[in-house]
Amino acid sequence: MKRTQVVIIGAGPAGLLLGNLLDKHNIDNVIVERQSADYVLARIRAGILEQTTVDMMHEVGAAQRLVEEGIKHHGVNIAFDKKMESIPLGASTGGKVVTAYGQTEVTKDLYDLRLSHQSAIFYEASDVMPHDFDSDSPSVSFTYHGQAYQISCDIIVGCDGYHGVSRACVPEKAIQTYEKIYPFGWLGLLSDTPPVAHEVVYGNDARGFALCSMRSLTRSRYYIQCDLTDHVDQWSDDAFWDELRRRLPVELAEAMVTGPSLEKSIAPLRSFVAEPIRFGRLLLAGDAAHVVPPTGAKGLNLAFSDIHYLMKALSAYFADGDDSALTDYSQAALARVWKTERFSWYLTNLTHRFNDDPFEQKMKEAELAYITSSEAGRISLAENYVGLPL
Ligand code: FAS
Ligand code: PHB
Repeated sequence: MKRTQVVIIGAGPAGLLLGNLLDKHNIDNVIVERQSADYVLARIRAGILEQTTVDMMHEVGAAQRLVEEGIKHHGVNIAFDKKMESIPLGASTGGKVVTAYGQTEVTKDLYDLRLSHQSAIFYEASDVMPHDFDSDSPSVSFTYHGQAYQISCDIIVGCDGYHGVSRACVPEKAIQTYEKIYPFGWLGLLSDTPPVAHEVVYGNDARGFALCSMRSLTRSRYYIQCDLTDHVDQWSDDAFWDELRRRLPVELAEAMVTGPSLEKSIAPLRSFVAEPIRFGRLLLAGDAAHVVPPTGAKGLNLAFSDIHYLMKALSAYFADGDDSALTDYSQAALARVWKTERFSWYLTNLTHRFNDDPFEQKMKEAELAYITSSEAGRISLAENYVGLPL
Protein backbone atom coordinates (compact mmCIF):
# COMPACT_ATOMS: atom_id res chain seq x y z
CA MET A 1 0.00 0.00 0.00
CA LYS A 2 1.43 3.36 -1.00
CA ARG A 3 -1.40 5.86 -0.61
CA THR A 4 -4.72 6.40 1.14
CA GLN A 5 -6.87 9.37 2.11
CA VAL A 6 -6.54 9.15 5.93
CA VAL A 7 -3.90 7.46 8.09
CA ILE A 8 -5.08 6.90 11.67
CA ILE A 9 -2.38 6.36 14.27
CA GLY A 10 -3.72 4.24 17.14
CA ALA A 11 -6.34 1.46 17.28
CA GLY A 12 -7.93 2.33 20.62
CA PRO A 13 -11.61 3.31 20.76
CA ALA A 14 -11.04 6.68 19.04
CA GLY A 15 -9.02 5.23 16.15
CA LEU A 16 -11.32 2.26 15.63
CA LEU A 17 -14.48 4.38 15.74
CA LEU A 18 -13.00 6.84 13.25
CA GLY A 19 -11.79 4.09 10.91
CA ASN A 20 -15.21 2.45 10.87
CA LEU A 21 -17.02 5.75 10.26
CA LEU A 22 -14.64 6.62 7.39
CA ASP A 23 -15.33 3.15 5.92
CA LYS A 24 -19.05 3.91 6.12
CA HIS A 25 -18.50 7.22 4.26
CA ASN A 26 -16.28 5.54 1.63
CA ILE A 27 -13.23 7.55 2.70
CA ASP A 28 -10.15 5.34 2.29
CA ASN A 29 -8.16 4.92 5.48
CA VAL A 30 -5.67 2.70 7.30
CA ILE A 31 -5.02 2.30 11.02
CA VAL A 32 -1.47 1.86 12.34
CA GLU A 33 -1.16 0.46 15.88
CA ARG A 34 2.01 -0.26 17.79
CA GLN A 35 0.61 -2.96 20.09
CA SER A 36 -0.87 -6.34 19.19
CA ALA A 37 -4.63 -6.74 18.73
CA ASP A 38 -4.75 -9.01 21.81
CA TYR A 39 -2.99 -6.36 23.92
CA VAL A 40 -5.36 -3.57 22.86
CA LEU A 41 -8.44 -5.76 23.27
CA ALA A 42 -7.40 -6.89 26.76
CA ARG A 43 -7.09 -3.38 28.21
CA ILE A 44 -9.53 -2.70 31.06
CA ARG A 45 -10.45 0.97 31.37
CA ALA A 46 -13.71 2.93 31.22
CA GLY A 47 -17.12 1.54 32.06
CA ILE A 48 -19.81 4.22 31.67
CA LEU A 49 -21.08 5.44 28.26
CA GLU A 50 -22.92 8.70 27.65
CA GLN A 51 -25.98 8.54 25.39
CA THR A 52 -24.07 10.30 22.60
CA THR A 53 -21.47 7.51 22.73
CA VAL A 54 -24.21 4.86 22.56
CA ASP A 55 -25.78 6.76 19.65
CA MET A 56 -22.45 6.74 17.76
CA MET A 57 -22.11 2.98 18.27
CA HIS A 58 -25.55 2.65 16.65
CA GLU A 59 -24.58 5.09 13.88
CA VAL A 60 -21.48 3.13 12.95
CA GLY A 61 -23.29 -0.23 13.18
CA ALA A 62 -21.53 -1.70 16.22
CA ALA A 63 -24.27 -1.53 18.87
CA GLN A 64 -25.80 -5.02 18.80
CA ARG A 65 -24.03 -6.41 21.91
CA LEU A 66 -24.32 -3.03 23.62
CA VAL A 67 -28.13 -3.22 23.25
CA GLU A 68 -28.16 -6.82 24.56
CA GLU A 69 -25.63 -6.46 27.41
CA GLY A 70 -25.43 -2.77 28.30
CA ILE A 71 -27.09 -1.77 31.60
CA LYS A 72 -28.98 1.55 31.56
CA HIS A 73 -28.50 3.70 34.67
CA HIS A 74 -31.24 6.21 35.45
CA GLY A 75 -29.37 7.64 38.40
CA VAL A 76 -25.97 7.97 40.05
CA ASN A 77 -25.17 7.72 43.78
CA ILE A 78 -23.03 10.00 45.91
CA ALA A 79 -21.95 8.56 49.28
CA PHE A 80 -20.52 10.85 51.95
CA ASP A 81 -20.65 11.41 55.71
CA LYS A 82 -21.76 7.75 56.15
CA LYS A 83 -24.90 8.21 53.99
CA MET A 84 -25.79 7.87 50.28
CA GLU A 85 -27.86 10.15 48.06
CA SER A 86 -29.21 9.08 44.67
CA ILE A 87 -29.23 11.68 41.89
CA PRO A 88 -31.85 11.02 39.18
CA LEU A 89 -30.43 11.58 35.69
CA GLY A 90 -33.41 11.57 33.36
CA ALA A 91 -35.75 13.87 35.26
CA SER A 92 -33.74 17.01 34.53
CA THR A 93 -32.08 16.02 31.24
CA GLY A 94 -35.05 15.12 29.04
CA GLY A 95 -34.81 11.43 29.92
CA LYS A 96 -31.08 10.92 29.26
CA VAL A 97 -29.39 7.93 30.92
CA VAL A 98 -25.87 6.52 30.98
CA THR A 99 -25.07 2.90 30.08
CA ALA A 100 -22.71 0.56 31.93
CA TYR A 101 -20.74 -1.26 29.22
CA GLY A 102 -16.97 -1.71 29.45
CA GLN A 103 -14.53 0.02 27.13
CA THR A 104 -13.04 -3.43 26.57
CA GLU A 105 -16.34 -4.48 24.96
CA VAL A 106 -16.65 -1.21 22.98
CA THR A 107 -13.16 -1.78 21.56
CA LYS A 108 -13.98 -5.40 20.67
CA ASP A 109 -17.23 -4.42 18.95
CA LEU A 110 -15.43 -1.76 16.88
CA TYR A 111 -12.58 -4.18 16.12
CA ASP A 112 -14.99 -6.89 14.90
CA LEU A 113 -16.80 -4.35 12.70
CA ARG A 114 -13.51 -3.14 11.22
CA LEU A 115 -12.51 -6.73 10.42
CA SER A 116 -15.86 -7.25 8.69
CA HIS A 117 -15.02 -4.27 6.43
CA GLN A 118 -11.71 -5.98 5.57
CA SER A 119 -10.06 -2.56 5.96
CA ALA A 120 -6.38 -2.33 6.86
CA ILE A 121 -5.11 -2.28 10.45
CA PHE A 122 -1.35 -2.66 10.86
CA TYR A 123 -0.90 -4.09 14.38
CA GLU A 124 2.53 -4.32 16.05
CA ALA A 125 3.84 -1.54 13.82
CA SER A 126 7.05 0.05 15.11
CA ASP A 127 8.83 3.37 14.54
CA VAL A 128 5.54 5.00 13.54
CA MET A 129 6.17 8.60 12.45
CA PRO A 130 4.03 11.31 10.82
CA HIS A 131 5.81 13.36 8.12
CA ASP A 132 5.21 16.70 6.29
CA PHE A 133 1.83 17.35 7.87
CA ASP A 134 2.47 21.09 7.31
CA SER A 135 2.48 20.45 3.54
CA ASP A 136 -0.06 19.20 0.97
CA SER A 137 1.63 15.79 0.89
CA PRO A 138 1.79 14.31 4.39
CA SER A 139 2.73 10.69 5.00
CA VAL A 140 3.26 8.19 7.81
CA SER A 141 6.22 5.82 7.97
CA PHE A 142 6.49 2.65 10.06
CA THR A 143 7.99 -0.81 10.16
CA TYR A 144 5.63 -3.78 9.88
CA HIS A 145 6.75 -7.41 9.94
CA GLY A 146 10.28 -6.20 9.32
CA GLN A 147 9.32 -4.22 6.19
CA ALA A 148 9.57 -0.42 5.90
CA TYR A 149 6.34 1.37 4.87
CA GLN A 150 5.73 4.98 3.87
CA ILE A 151 2.05 5.69 3.20
CA SER A 152 1.16 9.03 1.55
CA CYS A 153 -2.19 10.53 2.48
CA ASP A 154 -4.28 13.68 2.63
CA ILE A 155 -4.90 13.65 6.39
CA ILE A 156 -3.19 12.11 9.46
CA VAL A 157 -5.27 11.63 12.62
CA GLY A 158 -3.42 11.04 15.87
CA CYS A 159 -5.58 8.71 17.98
CA ASP A 160 -2.49 7.41 19.78
CA GLY A 161 -3.30 8.41 23.33
CA TYR A 162 -1.49 10.57 25.86
CA HIS A 163 1.90 8.89 25.29
CA GLY A 164 1.58 8.69 21.52
CA VAL A 165 3.90 10.00 18.80
CA SER A 166 1.45 12.37 17.07
CA ARG A 167 1.33 15.22 19.59
CA ALA A 168 5.02 14.67 20.38
CA CYS A 169 6.02 15.52 16.80
CA VAL A 170 4.24 18.90 16.76
CA PRO A 171 6.75 21.78 17.04
CA GLU A 172 6.70 23.23 20.57
CA LYS A 173 5.93 26.76 19.30
CA ALA A 174 2.77 25.48 17.53
CA ILE A 175 1.08 23.98 20.59
CA GLN A 176 0.13 25.01 24.11
CA THR A 177 -0.54 22.40 26.77
CA TYR A 178 -2.33 22.65 30.10
CA GLU A 179 -1.77 19.94 32.71
CA LYS A 180 -2.61 19.13 36.31
CA ILE A 181 -1.22 15.91 37.84
CA TYR A 182 -3.16 14.71 40.89
CA PRO A 183 -1.24 13.62 44.01
CA PHE A 184 -2.85 10.17 44.09
CA GLY A 185 -3.83 7.25 41.86
CA TRP A 186 -6.76 4.86 41.48
CA LEU A 187 -6.34 1.24 42.49
CA GLY A 188 -8.92 -0.70 40.47
CA LEU A 189 -10.18 -4.26 41.01
CA LEU A 190 -12.34 -6.41 38.74
CA SER A 191 -14.25 -9.33 40.30
CA ASP A 192 -16.90 -11.84 39.33
CA THR A 193 -19.18 -10.70 42.16
CA PRO A 194 -22.61 -9.02 41.95
CA PRO A 195 -22.37 -5.20 42.08
CA VAL A 196 -23.06 -3.80 45.56
CA ALA A 197 -25.45 -1.21 44.05
CA HIS A 198 -27.43 -1.25 40.79
CA GLU A 199 -25.99 2.14 39.78
CA VAL A 200 -22.54 3.71 40.17
CA VAL A 201 -21.56 4.95 43.66
CA TYR A 202 -19.00 7.76 44.09
CA GLY A 203 -17.81 7.78 47.69
CA ASN A 204 -16.11 10.61 49.57
CA ASP A 205 -14.56 9.62 52.89
CA ALA A 206 -11.89 11.13 55.16
CA ARG A 207 -9.78 8.07 54.31
CA GLY A 208 -10.12 8.72 50.59
CA PHE A 209 -12.25 8.25 47.49
CA ALA A 210 -14.06 4.99 46.60
CA LEU A 211 -16.03 4.00 43.50
CA CYS A 212 -18.45 1.12 42.99
CA SER A 213 -19.22 0.25 39.37
CA MET A 214 -19.92 -2.81 37.25
CA ARG A 215 -19.43 -4.59 33.91
CA SER A 216 -22.56 -6.79 34.21
CA LEU A 217 -24.94 -8.02 36.91
CA THR A 218 -22.33 -10.61 37.89
CA ARG A 219 -19.09 -8.67 37.33
CA SER A 220 -18.09 -5.64 39.42
CA ARG A 221 -15.48 -2.92 39.03
CA TYR A 222 -14.30 -1.11 42.17
CA TYR A 223 -11.71 1.60 42.75
CA ILE A 224 -10.11 3.19 45.78
CA GLN A 225 -7.89 6.27 45.84
CA CYS A 226 -4.32 5.23 46.66
CA ASP A 227 -0.95 6.92 47.15
CA LEU A 228 1.19 7.49 44.07
CA THR A 229 3.97 5.57 45.86
CA ASP A 230 1.74 2.48 46.16
CA HIS A 231 2.50 -0.59 44.09
CA VAL A 232 -0.30 -2.96 43.15
CA ASP A 233 1.66 -5.94 44.60
CA GLN A 234 1.41 -4.42 48.07
CA TRP A 235 -2.38 -4.55 47.93
CA SER A 236 -3.77 -8.02 48.66
CA ASP A 237 -7.38 -8.64 47.65
CA ASP A 238 -8.36 -8.73 51.33
CA ALA A 239 -6.62 -5.40 52.00
CA PHE A 240 -8.47 -3.88 49.03
CA TRP A 241 -11.89 -5.14 50.16
CA ASP A 242 -11.30 -4.01 53.77
CA GLU A 243 -10.27 -0.49 52.70
CA LEU A 244 -13.15 -0.21 50.19
CA ARG A 245 -15.70 -1.14 52.85
CA ARG A 246 -14.18 1.30 55.37
CA ARG A 247 -14.78 4.15 52.92
CA LEU A 248 -18.46 3.35 52.26
CA PRO A 249 -21.67 3.79 54.31
CA VAL A 250 -22.39 0.80 56.60
CA GLU A 251 -25.31 -0.54 54.57
CA LEU A 252 -23.14 -0.75 51.44
CA ALA A 253 -20.14 -2.18 53.31
CA GLU A 254 -22.31 -4.90 54.84
CA ALA A 255 -23.94 -5.74 51.50
CA MET A 256 -20.57 -5.96 49.68
CA VAL A 257 -19.95 -9.40 48.10
CA THR A 258 -16.19 -9.90 47.88
CA GLY A 259 -14.23 -12.35 45.76
CA PRO A 260 -10.86 -12.96 44.08
CA SER A 261 -9.59 -10.23 41.76
CA LEU A 262 -9.62 -10.98 38.04
CA GLU A 263 -7.53 -7.87 37.48
CA LYS A 264 -5.96 -5.28 39.77
CA SER A 265 -4.05 -2.19 38.63
CA ILE A 266 -3.14 1.37 39.58
CA ALA A 267 -3.83 4.26 37.17
CA PRO A 268 -2.42 7.77 37.58
CA LEU A 269 -4.78 10.76 37.35
CA ARG A 270 -4.21 13.89 35.34
CA SER A 271 -6.11 16.70 33.63
CA PHE A 272 -4.52 17.62 30.32
CA VAL A 273 -5.49 19.63 27.23
CA ALA A 274 -3.50 20.53 24.11
CA GLU A 275 -4.45 23.62 22.09
CA PRO A 276 -5.02 23.69 19.18
CA ILE A 277 -5.57 20.05 18.03
CA ARG A 278 -5.16 20.70 14.32
CA PHE A 279 -1.73 21.26 12.77
CA GLY A 280 -2.02 21.54 9.01
CA ARG A 281 -3.00 18.04 7.84
CA LEU A 282 -2.47 16.47 11.31
CA LEU A 283 -5.45 16.34 13.66
CA LEU A 284 -5.47 14.93 17.22
CA ALA A 285 -8.41 13.14 18.84
CA GLY A 286 -9.10 11.40 22.15
CA ASP A 287 -6.39 11.02 24.78
CA ALA A 288 -3.80 12.26 22.25
CA ALA A 289 -5.49 15.66 22.62
CA HIS A 290 -6.76 15.65 26.20
CA VAL A 291 -6.97 13.52 29.33
CA VAL A 292 -9.43 13.73 32.23
CA PRO A 293 -9.28 12.11 35.67
CA PRO A 294 -11.70 9.15 35.39
CA THR A 295 -13.87 10.54 38.23
CA GLY A 296 -16.50 11.90 35.85
CA ALA A 297 -16.48 8.81 33.57
CA LYS A 298 -15.59 11.10 30.65
CA GLY A 299 -12.34 9.89 29.04
CA LEU A 300 -13.81 7.46 26.56
CA ASN A 301 -16.88 9.63 26.00
CA LEU A 302 -14.73 12.66 25.14
CA ALA A 303 -12.82 10.55 22.61
CA PHE A 304 -16.12 9.73 20.90
CA SER A 305 -17.12 13.40 21.10
CA ASP A 306 -13.97 14.37 19.20
CA ILE A 307 -14.71 11.81 16.50
CA HIS A 308 -18.21 13.28 16.11
CA TYR A 309 -16.73 16.71 15.33
CA LEU A 310 -13.89 15.21 13.29
CA MET A 311 -16.24 13.30 11.01
CA LYS A 312 -18.13 16.52 10.23
CA ALA A 313 -14.81 18.20 9.35
CA LEU A 314 -13.43 15.32 7.27
CA SER A 315 -16.73 14.88 5.39
CA ALA A 316 -16.66 18.59 4.45
CA TYR A 317 -12.96 18.46 3.59
CA PHE A 318 -13.19 15.42 1.30
CA ALA A 319 -16.49 16.58 -0.22
CA ASP A 320 -15.21 19.95 -1.44
CA GLY A 321 -11.69 20.54 -0.08
CA ASP A 322 -13.10 22.79 2.66
CA ASP A 323 -9.91 23.44 4.66
CA SER A 324 -11.72 25.69 7.15
CA ALA A 325 -13.65 22.64 8.38
CA LEU A 326 -10.36 21.30 9.79
CA THR A 327 -9.89 24.49 11.83
CA ASP A 328 -13.53 24.40 12.94
CA TYR A 329 -12.85 20.89 14.30
CA SER A 330 -10.25 22.11 16.77
CA GLN A 331 -12.44 24.93 18.06
CA ALA A 332 -15.67 22.91 18.25
CA ALA A 333 -14.13 19.84 19.89
CA LEU A 334 -12.12 21.83 22.43
CA ALA A 335 -15.17 23.89 23.49
CA ARG A 336 -16.82 20.68 24.75
CA VAL A 337 -13.51 19.29 26.04
CA TRP A 338 -12.92 22.24 28.37
CA LYS A 339 -16.41 22.05 29.87
CA THR A 340 -15.92 18.34 30.47
CA GLU A 341 -12.44 18.91 31.90
CA ARG A 342 -14.03 21.28 34.38
CA PHE A 343 -16.63 18.76 35.53
CA SER A 344 -14.03 15.96 35.91
CA TRP A 345 -11.68 18.28 37.83
CA TYR A 346 -14.55 19.55 40.01
CA LEU A 347 -15.83 16.08 40.94
CA THR A 348 -12.28 14.86 41.60
CA ASN A 349 -11.60 17.75 43.98
CA LEU A 350 -14.92 17.23 45.71
CA THR A 351 -14.60 13.48 46.33
CA HIS A 352 -10.87 12.81 46.88
CA ARG A 353 -8.63 13.37 49.90
CA PHE A 354 -5.82 15.84 49.10
CA ASN A 355 -4.57 16.26 52.67
CA ASP A 356 -5.54 15.50 56.27
CA ASP A 357 -7.08 18.89 56.97
CA PRO A 358 -10.34 18.15 58.85
CA PHE A 359 -11.78 21.54 57.88
CA GLU A 360 -11.26 20.77 54.16
CA GLN A 361 -13.06 17.45 54.62
CA LYS A 362 -15.96 19.21 56.34
CA MET A 363 -16.18 21.70 53.45
CA LYS A 364 -16.39 18.81 50.96
CA GLU A 365 -19.10 17.12 53.00
CA ALA A 366 -21.01 20.43 53.21
CA GLU A 367 -20.79 20.98 49.45
CA LEU A 368 -21.88 17.38 48.78
CA ALA A 369 -24.79 17.86 51.19
CA TYR A 370 -25.74 21.06 49.35
CA ILE A 371 -25.52 19.80 45.74
CA THR A 372 -27.35 16.57 46.53
CA SER A 373 -30.19 18.32 48.35
CA SER A 374 -30.58 21.40 46.12
CA GLU A 375 -32.66 21.08 42.94
CA ALA A 376 -30.15 23.28 41.12
CA GLY A 377 -27.24 21.21 42.41
CA ARG A 378 -28.84 17.91 41.39
CA ILE A 379 -29.67 19.22 37.92
CA SER A 380 -26.13 20.52 37.41
CA LEU A 381 -24.64 17.19 38.49
CA ALA A 382 -27.07 15.24 36.29
CA GLU A 383 -26.62 17.27 33.10
CA ASN A 384 -22.84 17.04 33.36
CA TYR A 385 -22.84 13.34 34.22
CA VAL A 386 -25.09 12.31 31.28
CA GLY A 387 -22.87 14.42 29.00
CA LEU A 388 -23.27 17.97 27.72
CA PRO A 389 -24.91 18.43 24.31
CA LEU A 390 -22.68 17.93 21.27
P1 FAS B 1 -6.16 5.01 23.93
O1 FAS B 1 -4.99 5.35 24.83
O2 FAS B 1 -7.22 4.11 24.42
O3 FAS B 1 -5.60 4.33 22.58
C1 FAS B 1 -4.44 4.83 21.96
C2 FAS B 1 -3.87 3.71 21.09
O4 FAS B 1 -2.74 4.23 20.39
C3 FAS B 1 -3.38 2.55 21.94
O5 FAS B 1 -3.87 1.33 21.43
C4 FAS B 1 -1.86 2.63 21.82
O6 FAS B 1 -1.24 1.36 21.84
C5 FAS B 1 -1.70 3.29 20.46
N1 FAS B 1 -0.41 3.99 20.29
C6 FAS B 1 0.25 4.73 21.21
N2 FAS B 1 1.40 5.21 20.68
C7 FAS B 1 1.45 4.76 19.38
C8 FAS B 1 2.37 4.91 18.32
N3 FAS B 1 3.50 5.63 18.48
N4 FAS B 1 2.10 4.31 17.15
C9 FAS B 1 0.96 3.59 16.97
N5 FAS B 1 0.04 3.40 17.94
C10 FAS B 1 0.29 3.99 19.13
N6 FAS B 1 -11.77 6.66 31.19
C11 FAS B 1 -12.95 6.55 31.82
O7 FAS B 1 -13.92 7.17 31.39
N7 FAS B 1 -13.08 5.77 32.95
C12 FAS B 1 -12.01 5.04 33.45
O8 FAS B 1 -12.15 4.34 34.45
C13 FAS B 1 -10.78 5.11 32.81
N8 FAS B 1 -9.70 4.38 33.26
C14 FAS B 1 -8.48 4.50 32.62
C15 FAS B 1 -7.34 3.78 33.05
C16 FAS B 1 -6.09 3.92 32.40
C17 FAS B 1 -4.88 3.13 32.89
C18 FAS B 1 -5.98 4.80 31.29
C19 FAS B 1 -4.64 4.97 30.60
C20 FAS B 1 -7.10 5.51 30.85
C21 FAS B 1 -8.35 5.36 31.51
N9 FAS B 1 -9.49 6.04 31.07
C22 FAS B 1 -10.70 5.95 31.68
C23 FAS B 1 -9.43 6.88 29.93
C24 FAS B 1 -9.54 5.99 28.73
O9 FAS B 1 -10.75 5.31 28.75
C25 FAS B 1 -9.34 6.88 27.53
O10 FAS B 1 -10.12 8.04 27.62
C26 FAS B 1 -9.63 6.17 26.24
O11 FAS B 1 -8.88 4.98 26.21
C27 FAS B 1 -9.27 7.13 25.10
O12 FAS B 1 -9.27 6.40 23.94
P2 FAS B 1 -8.18 6.74 22.81
O13 FAS B 1 -8.15 8.20 22.59
O14 FAS B 1 -8.50 5.83 21.68
O15 FAS B 1 -6.76 6.40 23.44
C1 PHB C 1 -15.86 2.08 35.55
O1 PHB C 1 -16.90 1.37 35.56
O2 PHB C 1 -14.73 1.61 35.23
C2 PHB C 1 -15.95 3.54 35.90
C3 PHB C 1 -17.19 4.07 36.24
C4 PHB C 1 -17.26 5.43 36.56
C5 PHB C 1 -16.11 6.21 36.53
C6 PHB C 1 -14.87 5.66 36.18
C7 PHB C 1 -14.80 4.31 35.87
O3 PHB C 1 -16.17 7.52 36.84
